[in-house]
Amino acid sequence: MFVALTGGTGGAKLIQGLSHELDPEELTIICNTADDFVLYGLNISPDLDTIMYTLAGLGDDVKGWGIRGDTFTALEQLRQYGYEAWFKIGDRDLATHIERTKLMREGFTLSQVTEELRRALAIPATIRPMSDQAVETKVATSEGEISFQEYFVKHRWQPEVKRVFYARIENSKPATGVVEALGDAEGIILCPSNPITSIGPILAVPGMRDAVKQSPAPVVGVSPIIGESAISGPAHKLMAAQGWEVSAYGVARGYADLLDGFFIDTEDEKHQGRIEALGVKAVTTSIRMDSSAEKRRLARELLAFMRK
Ligand code: FO1
Repeated sequence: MFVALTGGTGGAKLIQGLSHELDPEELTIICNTADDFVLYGLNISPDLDTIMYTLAGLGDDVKGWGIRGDTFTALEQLRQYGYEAWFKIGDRDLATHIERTKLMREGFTLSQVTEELRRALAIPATIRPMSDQAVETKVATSEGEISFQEYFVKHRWQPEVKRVFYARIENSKPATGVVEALGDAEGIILCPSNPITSIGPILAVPGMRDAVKQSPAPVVGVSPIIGESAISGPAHKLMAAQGWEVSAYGVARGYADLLDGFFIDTEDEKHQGRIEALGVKAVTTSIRMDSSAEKRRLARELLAFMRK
């Protein structure tokens, strides 16, 4: 069994490739939930949903989130009632949030709810939230502290970031089955997701980083950075705010205690020696995943590395 740690959009591309190159029953996904938030009284888990829709074949590959072909009639109605409507919840997507919220109010854990949704969508892979306790990524900006979704979607990652932190992380623990999956894995993949706001919170759940470190499985990562910017999203801005070098090397250094191998783009060949000096094998290849063929090819290369 292979275990992938991921956020939403960037990681979902690789997850799609892996799900085609593996028997999906052999794939366990541990997903960031520190982007989760409550809107209109509904529990929203953007990264879990992106991964779920991707694996169910429902995902919108162009936007990188939501359901392909969804409509926004309910949101327009909410706008008419005077609500803010900066977070674009589609009509079909809304049903997921209603179901999740109902089950959580009945006392089910996020793991149990995710399992229910997975089953209803007939997804053969295992999807687990990083934790069943609520953790919230906060972005401290020059205008005060805001949630990650406010920073990312409402303010389109424009405010100047002073620092990022994960509220209530100390009260969280890995969700059911997560530590066991890491211990039993044949290989562990750190997807090309934002290292500060996607992979960062997963590894910061108490006990998680040690579970990855102690697993006998090879651990391989893929850079979300090419040159000095993220393939998508604000990873470069958040890395700089946290004092990380903004480069593929900077990401490798952040994970160096865990990694056996790190995949970087051929454009970043100059970092290969520096990464290898960290004790991590650096593999240069094309890491852009703009087509289904590219997602599958990168997934194949990662699997071959881990099976060596
Ligand atoms: N991302 C956006 O940039 N704009 C949106 O309006 C938006 C809506 C949205 C609705 C449901 C959902 O599951 C995700 C959504 N996302 C949206 C994506 C998401 O918030 C981010 O990509 C992740 O949180 C970053 O990993």
